[in-house]
Amino acid sequence: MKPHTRPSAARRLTSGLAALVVLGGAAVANRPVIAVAGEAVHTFRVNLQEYKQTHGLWSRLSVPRDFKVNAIHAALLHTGKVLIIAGSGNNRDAFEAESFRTVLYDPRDDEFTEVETPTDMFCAGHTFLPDGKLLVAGGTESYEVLEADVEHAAGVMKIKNESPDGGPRVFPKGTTLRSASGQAYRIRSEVTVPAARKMFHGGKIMVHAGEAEVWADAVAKGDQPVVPSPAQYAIDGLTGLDARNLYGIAEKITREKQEYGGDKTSYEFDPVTERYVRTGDLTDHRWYPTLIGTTGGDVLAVSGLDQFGRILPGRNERYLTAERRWVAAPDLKRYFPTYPGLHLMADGRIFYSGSNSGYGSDTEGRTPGLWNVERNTFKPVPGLRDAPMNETSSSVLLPPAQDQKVMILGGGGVGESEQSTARTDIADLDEKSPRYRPGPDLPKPARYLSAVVLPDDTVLTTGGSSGYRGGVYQGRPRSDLFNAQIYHPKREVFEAVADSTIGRNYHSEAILLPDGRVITLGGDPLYDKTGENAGTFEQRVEIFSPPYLFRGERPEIVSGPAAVDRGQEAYFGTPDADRIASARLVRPSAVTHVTDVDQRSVALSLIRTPYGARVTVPEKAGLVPSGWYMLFLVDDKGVPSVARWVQVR
Ligand SMILES: [Cu+2]
Repeated sequence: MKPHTRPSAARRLTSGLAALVVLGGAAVANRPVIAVAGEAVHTFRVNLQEYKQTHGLWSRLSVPRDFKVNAIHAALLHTGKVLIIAGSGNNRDAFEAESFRTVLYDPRDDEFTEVETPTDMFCAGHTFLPDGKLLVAGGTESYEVLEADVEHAAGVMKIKNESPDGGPRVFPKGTTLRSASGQAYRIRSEVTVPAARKMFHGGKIMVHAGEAEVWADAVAKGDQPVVPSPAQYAIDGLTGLDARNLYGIAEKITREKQEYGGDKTSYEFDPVTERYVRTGDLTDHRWYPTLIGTTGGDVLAVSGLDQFGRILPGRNERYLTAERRWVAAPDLKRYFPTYPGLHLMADGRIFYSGSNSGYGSDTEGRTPGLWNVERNTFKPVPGLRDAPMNETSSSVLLPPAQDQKVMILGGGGVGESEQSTARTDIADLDEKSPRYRPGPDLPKPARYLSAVVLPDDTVLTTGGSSGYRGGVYQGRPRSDLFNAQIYHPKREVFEAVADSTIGRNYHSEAILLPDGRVITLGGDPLYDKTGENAGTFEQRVEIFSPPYLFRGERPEIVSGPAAVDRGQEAYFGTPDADRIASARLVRPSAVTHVTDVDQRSVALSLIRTPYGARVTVPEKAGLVPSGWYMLFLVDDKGVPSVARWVQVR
C-alpha cells in the first residue's frame, strides 16, 4: 500500500510563485484583481514547507460527476476503500424515485465505483463485525412532512382483534375506517392483526385482543377530520360479529408534523465482494439508531424512531452475529435519545457520553453514564458542563484507548436552537467514581464537529458550524467553521492547523485513511448563503494531510502477519527499526452524524529488534474488540508509517 503521490514541494513552490508574479503585474493595471492576488499569496503561504510541517495541508479531491453523492455515512473498509453511503441522501425526490446510492472510494488511485443499494439506508446505524463486514441496520421508510405541508389529518391507528377464532386478519392498503362523526380514514399499508389469545388467569379464561399498528390518513382535507383525543373507529365493510370484534383505536389524528419513519431492514456489507447481503430484519423499525459491538462479538442496536416517527421508548435489541439475526432485548430496556454517543470500555461496560442527535424527551435519557449491559444497570457520570447543549455534540475515546478517557466536544441546544457551546469536557473512566472535568475550549462554539483519532496519539477536530445546520449564529446568516485544530491529550491543548476551504455541518463526516491522511465529506445546510432559499448538500470532498506527513521520511512496514490473537505477540519487519517510537492499532471509523463508536487507537507494547518491531496485543476484548485494525509504526518525530491491515481475533 503506497501513500498517495503528491506534487513535490518544489513544484508547488514554483507554480505558487508564478501565480504571484503574474497577478502582481495585473494588480497595478486593474485594482479588483488584488483580491485574487491575496488568494494567491494565501496559496503560496499554505504551501510553504515550514507551514505544512506545523499546520498540514488541505487539498480538494476531484470527484467524477457520476460519483458525487450526498455522503451521510462513511466507513473505512479493511480493503483500504472508503464506503460512502447516501441512501436517498436526505433528498425527497431521490426517495420517491427509490434512487438509493452507495459509492466506494479507493484513496490509493482515486478510483470510484458504484454499489447497488437495495433499500434506503439514509440514517441507518452501523458498526464493524469481528470479520470486517459492516453491519448496517435500519434507515428510512418514510420522509418527514412539515406541519405546513400536512393537508390530510393523520395518525397511528391500532387495529384490535377481540376474536380468538378465525386466525389473523389481513386488511389491505386503503382499507377505510370511520369515526363516530362519519369521517373516513384510509390505512397507508397492508396490516395483519393477530387473533386474540385465550389465557387462564385465576381460574378464569381471559381474552387478550390481538393488535397491530398502521398509519391512517384522513380522506378529506383540512381540519374537519382532526380528532385530538383517543377514540374508536369502525372498519368499513365489516358486519355482525366481525364489526364488534374488529375496530381501530387512535390516540390522536392531527395535522402535526410527521417525522421520518424508520426502516427495519439490515445488511452486512462485505468489503471483499463489495455487496450488501441481507440479514434477518430488526425487531423494531429504527431511524437514527446507534449500533455498538459488545465484548462477546454481538451487536446492540440502541434507540431510533419507529416506522411512525415515534422515538422508541427504550426498546433496544441484539444482533446474534453467528446467526446473522436480530432478537429483542427486553433485558436491556433503557431509553436514549437518537444516535447516542456510545463507547465500549475496557471492562465491557458501555459509556454513554451524552452526545446525541435529539428527538424525544429533552430531559429523559440525557444523563451521561456507564451502562452495564450484563445487568442493565447505569451509573451516571456527573460534572458535564453545558449539559443542555449535548445535541449535535461529538465524543471520542482519546488515544491511546488504554487511558480510558472520553472527551465530549461542543454541541448545541435542543432542536433548532441557535445556541451552541465551545466546551470540551473529559471523563477519566478508569477512576472509581468517574466524573467529567473541564477540558480546553474549542476556538469557536461548534455543533457537528468531526473528531478523528490520529496514529500519533492526537485528535484532529474539523468542520462543524456554530449555528443550527450552518445557519444563523449571533446575527450572521451563515456559521460554518473553517478552523481546524489538533488536540494533544497529554498536554490538553488544541493547536490550530490549516483552515479547510469547505464548510461542513449536519450530515458530514471525517475519517482517517490508512496513509495517515483524513478525508472529509458531506454537509447539509438548511439554507443557502442568502438565508432564504433551501441549502444545497455539500458534495465536494477535501482531504487533510496532517503536519506529520511533512516531517521527513516515513517509516515503512515491510512484513508481518495478517492476523493476531489478543494477548499474543506479533513481529513486523521494518528497515527503520532504530527510530520506531511507538506502535498503534487503529480501528477504522464508521461514522454518521458525528457518531463513531468504532474508531479507537490501542497502544501496543513494543520491543525493537534490528530489523523490526515485536509488539504485544492487549488481552481485553473491551480494549481491542475483535475486528480489522490498521497497524501504524510511528517514529521518534511522530511520523507514522502507512498502515498495515491486521485482523485481531
Ligand atoms: Cu440525519
